[in-house]
Amino acid sequence: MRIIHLGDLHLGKTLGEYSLIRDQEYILNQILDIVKEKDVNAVLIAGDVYDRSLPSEAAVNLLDSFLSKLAAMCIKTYIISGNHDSEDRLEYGSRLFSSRGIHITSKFNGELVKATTEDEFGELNIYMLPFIKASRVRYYCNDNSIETYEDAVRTVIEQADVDWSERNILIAHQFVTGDSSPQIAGSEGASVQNVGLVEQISSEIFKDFDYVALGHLHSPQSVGYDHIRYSGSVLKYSLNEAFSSKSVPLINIGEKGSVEIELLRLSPFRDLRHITGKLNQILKEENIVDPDDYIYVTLTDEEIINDVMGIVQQYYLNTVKIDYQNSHTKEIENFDIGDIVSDKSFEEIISDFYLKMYGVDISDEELDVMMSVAREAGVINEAD
Ligand SMILES: [Mn+2]
Repeated sequence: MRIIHLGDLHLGKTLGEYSLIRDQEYILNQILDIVKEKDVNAVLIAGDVYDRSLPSEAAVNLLDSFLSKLAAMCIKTYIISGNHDSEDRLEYGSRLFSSRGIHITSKFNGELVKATTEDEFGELNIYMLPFIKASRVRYYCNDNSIETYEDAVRTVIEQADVDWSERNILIAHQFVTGDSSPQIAGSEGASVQNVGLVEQISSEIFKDFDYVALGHLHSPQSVGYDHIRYSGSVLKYSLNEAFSSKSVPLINIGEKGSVEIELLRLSPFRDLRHITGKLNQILKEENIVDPDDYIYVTLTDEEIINDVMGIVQQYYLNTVKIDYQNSHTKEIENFDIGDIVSDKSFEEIISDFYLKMYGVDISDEELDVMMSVAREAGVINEAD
């Protein structure tokens, strides 16, 4: 059986002021071409189908069209919700759609949903775990010992009573780590940028599945094991990804124990690029390439240029952002905040800050509160 793994479509996402809907339509069409050319039997979508819990009309239309085309080609499709999706809205119509091979599991109701499909080697189980938090599982499983996300997911898997002699795939949308920290693309959102230890799940707990299709992190990567993998988002969604590329894992599952993974490169309609240099260099005719791309510009000019966005946009229509890197910005970067506070007591720093923010002196009562909090947090010693 041949399966492709997608995740983090973020349909409806914008880049600066630009809607990416045409780019997303283009990339989904490219994926449909892959499905045809590679004779794919099933598609997995590992959450963050939409960018927002209330998706735009264009985003809903695009998903509708994509799923209709997959159904018309008789491709079995398995979708879970991510943290960006509304579980209720994504769940809409799912019982009807399943009769056409589109399986959506958007709400976690206490157990791991299992869908079963078949090929010449027998049955293949596809377990679908929408994005969950520990509190949800604690509630449903009535188990107060569940504290971390790892406890939660392990409990859900244990209770599913998986037959490990069969072929099993898991689709999940969580922060999973291998031996080292996973690569973060920068467009995942605050919940990933500031992920705490409680939310991190070791890939060890997934290793007995034949393949684990993960969503949540936007950089394509495996975690801990080759068969536990983030597909990555289908497009570059942040400046940090300017020098990376996107791909789709094609998984060829044979008899139990036989899994081959091939990464198929995706090429976007418009790329996202980062250009650095002096304005007159960047805009020289021979240096202008692919003027429709999404462009981030870092100017090294020493002087601030008036209406620079207007100027650059005459050449690069889809310029997202322009910033500077020159001797002034370096001075600011090298500026050590320690220099201001080095000879001041905590009390003085807080009082100065308060005055700056509110324009009046901090009261004795407020200062007492701050001092006791600082003592409790270990910022200052009892003696201070
Ligand atoms: Mn995402």
